[in-house]
Amino acid sequence: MPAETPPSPPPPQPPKPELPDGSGSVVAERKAARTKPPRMYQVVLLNDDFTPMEFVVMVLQEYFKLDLETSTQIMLKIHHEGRGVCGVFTKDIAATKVELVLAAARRYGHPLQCIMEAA
Ligand code: TYC
Repeated sequence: MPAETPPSPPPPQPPKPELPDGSGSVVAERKAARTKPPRMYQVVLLNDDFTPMEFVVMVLQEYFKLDLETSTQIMLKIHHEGRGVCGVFTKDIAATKVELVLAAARRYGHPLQCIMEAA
């Protein structure tokens, strides 16, 4: 039985082309980001004299996923200063939150106002 021949070594490669700096190395340059980050919008609740504080706290918990303490602080800030930021979102999400909050307020017969503005 003939002895097995060992696999032949790979053929020699041609030398790598020299770079202008003579190093023979390759530098990967980071490409500039092609897309800009989206514009952000803050959703703002406005104070009024009639919407119950508890309803505003519920809105902040339910639609902005804030905890009870944060919701209460923001509600009191609105009550004392006239307005308060509930969160900052992309345009579509901010618009949806405004619609949901206004629909809930109407459903319960409260005059609560909610707006969005460029952050
Ligand atoms: N000012 C309201 C009251 O005294 C409470 C309130 C807080 C209403 C925040 C709206 O966005 C608001 N019942």
